Amino acid sequence: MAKVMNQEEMTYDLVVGLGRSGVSMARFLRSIGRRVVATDIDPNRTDEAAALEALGVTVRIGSHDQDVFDRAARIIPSPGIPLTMPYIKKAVEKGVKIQGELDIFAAHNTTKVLAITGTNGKTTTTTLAAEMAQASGLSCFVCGNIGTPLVEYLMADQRKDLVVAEISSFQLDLAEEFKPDVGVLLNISEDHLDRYPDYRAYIASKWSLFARQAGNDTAVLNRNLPGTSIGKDKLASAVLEFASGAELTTGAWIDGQNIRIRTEGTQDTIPTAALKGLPGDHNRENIAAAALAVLAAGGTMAGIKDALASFTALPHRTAFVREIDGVRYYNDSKATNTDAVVRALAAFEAETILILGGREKHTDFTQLIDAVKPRVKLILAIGEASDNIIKTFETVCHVIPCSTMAQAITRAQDAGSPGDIVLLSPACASFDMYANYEARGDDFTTLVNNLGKGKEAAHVS
Ligand code: UMA
Repeated sequence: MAKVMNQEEMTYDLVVGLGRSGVSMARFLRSIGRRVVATDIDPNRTDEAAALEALGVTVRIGSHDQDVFDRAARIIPSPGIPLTMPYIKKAVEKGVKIQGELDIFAAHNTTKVLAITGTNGKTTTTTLAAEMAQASGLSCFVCGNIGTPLVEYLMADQRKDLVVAEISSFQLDLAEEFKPDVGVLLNISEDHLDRYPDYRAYIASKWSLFARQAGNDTAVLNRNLPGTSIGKDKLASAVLEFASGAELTTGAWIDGQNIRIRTEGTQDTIPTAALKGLPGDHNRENIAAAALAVLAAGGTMAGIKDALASFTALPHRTAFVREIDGVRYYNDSKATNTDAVVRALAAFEAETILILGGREKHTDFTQLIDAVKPRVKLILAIGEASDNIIKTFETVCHVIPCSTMAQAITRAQDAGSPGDIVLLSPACASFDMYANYEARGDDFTTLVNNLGKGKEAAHVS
């Protein structure tokens, strides 16, 4: 990178982070003729750097330079970069504009948007909504926190009927223009308290999805949201609610194994007892939310039911791995907060051996005690959170610290009796032991699949 920048170079956009989001953003900004500088603290981002340099992006990896931040016309941080990052804070103090992916997308997008946020179930609901819309005859582009950055749509060859986007609070934090035609807020529970000053700030971030909606837009809301009284009455959009345990005059509600839908023009029931891969009331809520959103976006009940009938479970979300000696093993590695663990535990009636732990996000494990008490017979504590887990649960159930996943699985197998389940549902991030939650879930799955091979072989022969 040139040390002295001339006047022209001072007009560049600075993309911070060269993960999935940053690489797509740098490519998009180049595609519309912007001058782009990109920086990543990780010196190993060499492939990304080379690909972007070939497009004319100036790239700096291995360190950040305050001067590069201060001279930018606009900074576009990747969602994982905290806005308290000192380089960004100092540049903003000097008057540099900061903008997020959602607003850059909104400025160039003309397609109808169905956006889904919430603490848990976002990816499942986004996938469900897209499949329901597609089965209703609407072509969809699926993007956002689920993996494909939104700006990829702006570079795609074909326009679609609907953009279906999973949106995180990190993405929402920088939104001042983004407005979904249909927005969904699935649920809110404590998470990411390492990034937000307090829980209220996280709640406010989630509600901001609807801040710019107008009367012809739709907000699909869980009736049991914290902050509902603050949020719901202030919305300009049409509200459709879904709920567990209460019949609603309009919206969708869970009635045992059925989901009842009652909206203007639609009165129908979705039976869920025979559905594969969507266990528990939390998944019935996800289905209800997706169905209401898709109806609001122009989908049909026939399409919604067709999509559900062929839906297969997403990996790492209460995913059945295997049964051995009457014990069923489930991978719920995506459960990175306590609420997700409560939901997973509630989806099963069996005695449970729970693998819990990893890197804490200021996690309050006491929130798990009521769910653990009735059905968890043993907790296997892994990772940095082990000490805290032992302290919290030693008077609740038996707890054993394990230094590796392999050790936890051996202990689980020793303790398991026919009818039990072994559930990896960690309530923590994975980064103390793994690259991400997928790697953690894959490790669990491989280890479980390798269990007891000798016994099975003996049984077969
Ligand atoms: N980096 C720096 N400087 C720093 C810190 C980080 O340069 O000070 C760099 C890292 O070296 C790395 C890059 O920033 O190369 C990572 O950026 P990122 O964390 O934003 O990750 P991306 O790969 O761009 O993925 C992001 C989302 N990540 C986060 O929000 C943390 C992905 O969501 C999303 O799929 C992707 O954009 C595409 O939109 C993941 C996620 O964990 C699944 N989301 C959170 C969640 O679901 O709980 C919100």
